[in-house]
Amino acid sequence: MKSLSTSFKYLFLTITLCLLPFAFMSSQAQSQVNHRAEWFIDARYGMFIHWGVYSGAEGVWKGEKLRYDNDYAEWIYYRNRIEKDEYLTLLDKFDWSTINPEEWVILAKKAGMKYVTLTAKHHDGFALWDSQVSDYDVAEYTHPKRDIVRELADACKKHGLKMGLYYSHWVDWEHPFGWDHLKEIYPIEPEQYDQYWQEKVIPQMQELLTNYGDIGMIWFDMWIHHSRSIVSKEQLMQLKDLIRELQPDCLVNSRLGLSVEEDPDVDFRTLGDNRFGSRKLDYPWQSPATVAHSWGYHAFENQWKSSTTLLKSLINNVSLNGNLLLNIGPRANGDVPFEIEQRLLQIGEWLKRNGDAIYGAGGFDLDKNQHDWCQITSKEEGGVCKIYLHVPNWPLDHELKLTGIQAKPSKVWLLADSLKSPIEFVHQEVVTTLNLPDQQPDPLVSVIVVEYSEYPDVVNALVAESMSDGYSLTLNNCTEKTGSTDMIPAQRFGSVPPHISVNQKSKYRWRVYIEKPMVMTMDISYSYQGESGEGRIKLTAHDESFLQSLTHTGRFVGEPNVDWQIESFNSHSLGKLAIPAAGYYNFELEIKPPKDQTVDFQWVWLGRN
Ligand code: FHN
Repeated sequence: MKSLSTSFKYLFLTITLCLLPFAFMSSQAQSQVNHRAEWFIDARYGMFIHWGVYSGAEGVWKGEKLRYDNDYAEWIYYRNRIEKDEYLTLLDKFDWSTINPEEWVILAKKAGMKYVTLTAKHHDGFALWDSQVSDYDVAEYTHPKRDIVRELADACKKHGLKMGLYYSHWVDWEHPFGWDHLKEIYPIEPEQYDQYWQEKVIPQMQELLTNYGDIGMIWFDMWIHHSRSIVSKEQLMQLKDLIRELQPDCLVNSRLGLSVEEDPDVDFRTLGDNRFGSRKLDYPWQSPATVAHSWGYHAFENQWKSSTTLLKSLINNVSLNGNLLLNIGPRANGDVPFEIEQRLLQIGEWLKRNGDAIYGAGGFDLDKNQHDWCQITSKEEGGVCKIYLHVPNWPLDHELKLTGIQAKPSKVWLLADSLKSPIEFVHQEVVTTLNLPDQQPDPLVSVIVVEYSEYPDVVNALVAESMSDGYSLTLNNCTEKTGSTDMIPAQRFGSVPPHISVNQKSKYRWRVYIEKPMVMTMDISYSYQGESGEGRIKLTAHDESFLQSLTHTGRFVGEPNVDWQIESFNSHSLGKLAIPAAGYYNFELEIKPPKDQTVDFQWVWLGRN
């Protein structure tokens, strides 16, 4: 150990969380943002960098590929049971003459990212800065000495990006009393763990927080709650208080080991690895994600996601008030793998054309799954509200229907069109029909701006028209339900679709706005294994009822020869309904299964004729 400063005096600051409404360029939905995190929700998109000693192994040790199928290459030390001294021989592979963190920052900038977060110390315990606390650092093994954190900090400052630092506080495979999972078999005492904490974690954090200028965030990585770990809440509070004392503006993520709900002073929630948002949250949150699978460089990586897939993840998160932290795993010579660089640059070009729909934007008040053809982001500027329709799949008939907004847009245009040539539209009650240009303007995702003179009221709980020319009435978009109401998620790799098991008389109700007179076909999808002719289904709409008894749907083979037999969901025609005039229509479905029998109900489909 180098000189250890043990006499830190911690000021315990009580930080009162300012639940300031984010007053400018904000989405209406995101209200619980503290003042520290304002830049963060504005930025929306950042770069994660996993780079360290493990990058020299590239997922292979002594000819053997990383053990364990989760294939996180940065875990090779632990997974392949490498000796501590031998592990550092990987540093022989590093070409220090070509390693230049500024290039990563330049890439982040070109990619349209607004912040970078580097693994200053990952689980292997090796510090990427010149640490006075431990010899287990990059300065000790480079001649002349390198300090990657300093080089990155300088580059971030030069190029105007915020710098975040990942610090593995819970797990540390280097310190004899740091946590590794082996200690579940060979336990240590809490006092020993505290020794690691006080002599490595706290002083190293103090170094990072005092020697490198402004730190945008410290990204901790305890992916379980502290109550299930050796780390005590007091230790976590000590760490957080140190951050608040030394860098009051620095953000702290929930993988500190404390949830945002438990401690609102935690600035943002971190979702699981490669987990993207599924619902809107009022406080800041972020998905950490990879371009393929591993975080550290892995020579056998083969799960590359396309640029469009990655971009859709970013859009999805922003539409739910979240951020995306997308990872690069550079090689031991500093190079960023081609597949990563190419995708990042492609998304960066898209952001040059469409960044308005991401930066400073957030979700909109319509339900996430209201439309099956787009995700929606929004922002308010100077009283004007813009909603951005992100359309990956250009409609062949060049027509889009936006459902649920009563106000008439003041203007509609393509975001990528610098001339803002107006797109024609017709607005009727709660449906705006856009007449789009023939050609899809963007090969990845095209963005249409719909502008309103003020924030428009929305009518939720209306079924919007689907891409397949009709209305899909499901448990997700019904306005009322009684009886059996629990949704059963998809099973057997989706071959059993999401449904509701109806075992009592149940009713479901939907509301649809139909724009003109027409004759609609009505179908219902269900699985029923009882006798045909028993039980009853009744769909009532516009004072007409369509009644039929249940039909046995039989079984179905998912894949041959693997005993994959499931109950079949079949579509049954319920008849045709004449819609006499434009207006709101209620559809009410009543299902009455025979005694002691179940009907698995999936959807009702209203087809436009
Ligand atoms: O174990 C780490 C892993 O190596 C990687 O750093 C990710 C990034 O989110 N975090 C942990 C697992 O969740």
